[in-house]
Amino acid sequence: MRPTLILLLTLATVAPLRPQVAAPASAPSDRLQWWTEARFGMFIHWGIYTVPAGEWEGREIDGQGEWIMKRGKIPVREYEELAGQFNPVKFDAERWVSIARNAGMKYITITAKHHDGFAMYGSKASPYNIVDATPFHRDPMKELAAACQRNGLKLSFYYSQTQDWHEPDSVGNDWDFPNESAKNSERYYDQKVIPQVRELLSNYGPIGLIWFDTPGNMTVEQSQKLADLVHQLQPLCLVSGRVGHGLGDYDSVGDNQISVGTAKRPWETPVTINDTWGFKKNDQNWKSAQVLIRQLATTSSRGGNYLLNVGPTSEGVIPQESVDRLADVGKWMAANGESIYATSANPFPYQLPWGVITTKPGRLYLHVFQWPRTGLTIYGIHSKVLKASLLANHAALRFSQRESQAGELVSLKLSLPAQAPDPNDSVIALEFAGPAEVDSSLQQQPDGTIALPAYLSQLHKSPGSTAQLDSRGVMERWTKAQDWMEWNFKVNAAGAFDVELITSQQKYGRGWDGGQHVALELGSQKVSGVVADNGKEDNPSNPYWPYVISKMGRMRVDKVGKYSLSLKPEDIPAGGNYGLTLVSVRLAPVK
Ligand code: JFZ
Repeated sequence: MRPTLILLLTLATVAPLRPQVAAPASAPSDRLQWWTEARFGMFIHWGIYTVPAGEWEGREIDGQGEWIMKRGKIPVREYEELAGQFNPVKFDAERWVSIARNAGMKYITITAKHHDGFAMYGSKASPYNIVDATPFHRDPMKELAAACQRNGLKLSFYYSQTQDWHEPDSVGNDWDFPNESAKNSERYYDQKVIPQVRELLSNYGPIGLIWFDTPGNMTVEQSQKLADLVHQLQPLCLVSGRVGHGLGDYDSVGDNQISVGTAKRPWETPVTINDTWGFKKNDQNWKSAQVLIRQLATTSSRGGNYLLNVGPTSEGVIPQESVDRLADVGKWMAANGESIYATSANPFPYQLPWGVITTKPGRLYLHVFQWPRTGLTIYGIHSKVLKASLLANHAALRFSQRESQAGELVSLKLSLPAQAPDPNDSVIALEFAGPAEVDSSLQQQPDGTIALPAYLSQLHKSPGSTAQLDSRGVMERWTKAQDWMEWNFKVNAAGAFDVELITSQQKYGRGWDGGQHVALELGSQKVSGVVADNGKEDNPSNPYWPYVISKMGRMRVDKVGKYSLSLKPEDIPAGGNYGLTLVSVRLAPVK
């Protein structure tokens, strides 16, 4: 038996015996341990909005399924009637939990109450709940809590604390309750939010986390009170970043985004398999299992958690398209889970051209998305490799390491089979005697490309600058021509390079500003040009944000060594909506 397997079995037998100590104070690191080791969870959006499933009065309503009440401005009295039609007789908690477990997921976060205000559990604090207001009369959260216990998964609750379109004192419903000045948010918090959060943390056993959302206009005091309440009732329960005012235990990045660069805090990205969270019968835009597997690996390689959503129907069935994809992810996880669970981020500050890296003490896991036909060379690993193998079948791989003139290991070459063993993500495990030491400076890659990402630049901001990195690592709101960027990097092979600027469109390609004049300088060489659409490129791990390539000209580097390159706008036209949305500068070797 492999040592990791023995360790897992030991943990599995020991964990339930450990008493649940209700120590009054618990450090955030105690709460975070299971969660950062888990890396992969299931999000479930389920509510009475699955009855209309995206259509109201014969019309398709734009946007996400769970937003139909707001998008359709459906009056509370009409929307309430959906409860009487909600009867998910096919709901089977054990089946849902086994779908998650077989996918390799370690926790489930389910909507206990979404923005529509309907409680999906038996609530004494409001009769507007699944037990009292639907013909179903069962409490699915009780059944899920039991099934999670049986299967060793943590149960967590999503709770919409700010928006509640059912309540006159909450925010968001401006069609039934347009009089903002008549709203008393404290009354809503005291009469609904606090009692319901109390119920969720008192009646369902140990809860992994509460996923608060869209903090909106909450005051610091309101956010603090909620976070404190959770920790007081269950000291080991995490509070999501969307409780507001930075008071959560971790950060949730924007939906369907995958952070890059160094995250300051543990983080999670919520992701949809199609385009909606709550079930919509006409949404058939399913991501492939390959995209999901690569997103999971990429999120892990950046030290984050991947929370993948399913939207069960009003009958209580997880769509077959989701089940099929999760089964494929599960097959990959069964063979490669060691490279995901309890791993840490890529030790290199940049992503490699062929894929991503995760790590554990004494191990590097190379997730190869683009399988090279002639072996794989990696620069910058300074530690001696003891063994290299394919993680899925333990087949050993031949390798050699090259030293610099100064006697430092600088390059690793792996011999690989001609065919990718796994078309989605073939994982190569490298073993070391201790932590793997790597060169953290930017350098030209073995394929000759020099990639200079925005998140590794020094940004020189001018007074009043609004430029900042978003959670994808893209520079956004760069609207001042006085801001400029600079990179230091190492060139390993001299030659001529095509200089390209990679900028990002907004989600689904909606919105992008070109027309900026920019200059790039490298020593005495300068190229300049206009940001224009010379072609698109897909980011395979983030298919919603297409990249736009601008060709800027050519540069030569005659000697290997250290260089610095600057990017200075000469003009950014006024009136743009997005500014210069820089992803990276790429120097591509001229063939
Ligand atoms: C919120 C909800 O409104 C939505 O219905 C769903 O539950 C989702 C998981 O969370 O939507 C958001 C919240 C935050 C961002 C985007 C969508 N964000 O920060 O980019």
